[in-house]
Amino acid sequence: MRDSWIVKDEVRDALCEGKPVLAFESTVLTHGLSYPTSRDLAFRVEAAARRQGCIPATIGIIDGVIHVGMTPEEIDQLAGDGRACKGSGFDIAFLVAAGRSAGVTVSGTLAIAERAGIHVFATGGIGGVHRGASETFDISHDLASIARSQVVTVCAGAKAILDLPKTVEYLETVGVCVLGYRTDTLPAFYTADSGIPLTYRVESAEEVADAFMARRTLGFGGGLLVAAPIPKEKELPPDEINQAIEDAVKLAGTKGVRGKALTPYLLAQLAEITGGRSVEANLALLENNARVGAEIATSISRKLG
Ligand code: PSU
Ligand code: MN
Repeated sequence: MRDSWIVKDEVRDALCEGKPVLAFESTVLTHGLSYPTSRDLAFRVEAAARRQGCIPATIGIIDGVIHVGMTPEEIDQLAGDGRACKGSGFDIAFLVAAGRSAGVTVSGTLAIAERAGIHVFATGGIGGVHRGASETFDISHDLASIARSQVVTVCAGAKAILDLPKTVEYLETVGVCVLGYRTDTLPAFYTADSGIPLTYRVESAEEVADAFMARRTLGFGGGLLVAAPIPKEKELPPDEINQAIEDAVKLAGTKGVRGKALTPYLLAQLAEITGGRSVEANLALLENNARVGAEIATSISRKLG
């Protein structure tokens, strides 16, 4: 069998030397945003990590090879590959064996990052419990993966395309400790405040790193999810975005879109309804999460040092 892993040199060096590394997913590139906006967003998010002294590792699968860290050319290739699959944690072995290319989801990225020895992962919005899940059973594998993983996930909450109260309940069911990053409520991606209270709030990256270290030292399980709100000045007007979400969800129902296709469909609809503004907000919150994630990774690397 051909080599199924490539760890980019600078990522391998950083991991060997105990320097901070921050993982990024790639389904947002292949299925979340359109090309070339997706590629440019990946470059800007990687740059945000570098500005904090952290090595970025965008993770994806190209022709059956798992890439931990990608060159700009590889990011361009994957983001522009209209035939790329959407690879969740449970799909990776098949995608490698079949020689396929895939953007990896939150669950896929966590599975790969953990094996590579990366401690922190930043994304935009996690998957969750879809509206109508009591009928459809559509609950993203992301939630179980976050619960199982030793990697800290940083997100801007989840989009209100999901049932957010049920998502919070389900995070508890599977075993995820959710930390509001300078917030008392779950952020809702485009908006800073969903109104859903969180149990814990932290003010600094160091508090997250302390929780990571305690879990590691004491040998406890349980996922760590950091929820950092979009910067207030970049927030979209709640009424407007919520109406757009209602319309998108209704349309998906009428068209019978389900399964792996549902999240990408809703994201595409939202981009269309809101025009360029949703993409701008997406970029702003991802850069913010990259910054927060890089600070957490830096703090963890110091404590492990
Ligand atoms: N939510 C977003 N943007 C995204 C995704 C979710 O706001 O790009 C992507 C992420 O990669 C996430 C995946 O892991 O969709 C979840 O898909 P599903 O609901 O099919 O598990
Ligand atoms: Mn699903």
